[in-house]
Amino acid sequence: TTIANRGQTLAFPAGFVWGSATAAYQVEGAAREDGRGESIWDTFCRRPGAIAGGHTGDTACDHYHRYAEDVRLMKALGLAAYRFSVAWPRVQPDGSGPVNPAGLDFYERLVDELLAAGIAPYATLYHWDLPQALEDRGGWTARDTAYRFAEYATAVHDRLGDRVNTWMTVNEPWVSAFLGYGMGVHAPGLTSSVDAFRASHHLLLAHGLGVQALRAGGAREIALTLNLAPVVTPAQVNDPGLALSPADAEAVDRVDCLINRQFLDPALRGAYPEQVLKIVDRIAGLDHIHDGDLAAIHQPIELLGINYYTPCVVRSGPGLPANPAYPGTEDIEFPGAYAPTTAMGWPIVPTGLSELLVRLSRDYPEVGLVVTENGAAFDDTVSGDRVHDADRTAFLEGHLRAAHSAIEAGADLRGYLVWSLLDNFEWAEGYNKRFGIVHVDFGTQRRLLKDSALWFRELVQRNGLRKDRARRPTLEEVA
Ligand code: GBH
Repeated sequence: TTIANRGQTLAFPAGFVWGSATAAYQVEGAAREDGRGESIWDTFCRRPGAIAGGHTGDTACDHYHRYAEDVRLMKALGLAAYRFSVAWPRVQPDGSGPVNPAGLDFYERLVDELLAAGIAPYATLYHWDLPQALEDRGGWTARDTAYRFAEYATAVHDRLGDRVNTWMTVNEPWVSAFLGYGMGVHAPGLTSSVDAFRASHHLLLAHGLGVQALRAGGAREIALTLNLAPVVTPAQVNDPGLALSPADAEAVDRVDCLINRQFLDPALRGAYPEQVLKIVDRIAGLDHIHDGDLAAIHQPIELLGINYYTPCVVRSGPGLPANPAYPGTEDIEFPGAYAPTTAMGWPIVPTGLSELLVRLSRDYPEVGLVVTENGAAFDDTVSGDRVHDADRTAFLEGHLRAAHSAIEAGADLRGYLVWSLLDNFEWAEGYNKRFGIVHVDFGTQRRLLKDSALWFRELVQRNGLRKDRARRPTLEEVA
């Protein structure tokens, strides 16, 4: 890839795809309409104390009814792609068996609206809203769920495959498995490391079987979307090349295996790292990993979707128990507070994105890269019809500068989708955390372009960053 630095612009490659992303349960609302079944998130939201403020996705951004207005907004911003997710319980209310045509009708309307606006639909098949009926049969701890997923993928592709070119299987299997079944902070709210590792494997199997189902239907561009993060020590945050003690190096490698390579290696190389197998064997046993599973998981895919928010910072911590989100991390410390943070408390480290992209293209050169999520929550204040979110603009600018330098260093990055188009239901945080470049008033459902959206529009128009403003945000700006 060659990119020109034209005049005052740090230019991205021609054809670079700019877009935005959302997920069904976070934006759609209409939880009981047109035959939609219950998902594990409907159930989890009713659990007292599970969600900040007792919020639910019942109404969310009402995108189910306002999708045309939202597509107009995307068109006004000049976006080339919209990554949305399909709600499995709209398509198969019981997670298996007959499809609900009215549920598929919604996605057909949405896709047609996008195509009419010249926006490419990127359809994610699973962004965490498992049909409750399947959870009642074991959810992702049950092997059968992976086979049900492939059936569901076929049903969606049968209806939309003539119009959707880009398909994404499962979003962030690490989060589903380890926050949902291990930590219990996401649906279904279970707290078992054994369940978490089983779920993790079955989500990977679902990905592989899903790719096969989509391919059989003729799908052209298929991706797996992972939450990935460079794993570094606190000292390496500002000095990535720093040499490590053997104990720190072991801590970094172990956590990298658990959060990154547990997913990358099976999907892209057909094998779990030895280190992962040892930990899974010790905690959950290996009986759930059947002969042939790795071959089923290892399907050729065109794209790897990268959701990047913050690095994972660790160091050796002799005697410490495992972090409950990362079973297998005994004797490792997860220090916080090494950089200014967003409203989520996540440290802001734009260089983590360049590091990650360069490493992925080096280690997995066969797959193209797309940033399928990157963005930040900040405490926005509305003044009149403006939202002056300079902190979000600085966040995006810093990360896009990092993405640009990764491309210059050889990363095969093809697109960038901002998380998120709209303020939305931020899972366990409810509506209190706002990630949108478009503000949503959840009382009136009024949409308002934030300053970051106006900045993004200009970026898309010039397909690049302005050099005079392209710089890392200062601590004051992001504090
Ligand atoms: C994404 O998950 C989701 O796909 C999306 O639905 C969601 O709205 C969005 O992020 C924002 O949350 O170790 O404390 O520094 C991102 C999940 C976020 C999981 C960062 C690991 C590390 C936090 N990842 N997190 S910390």
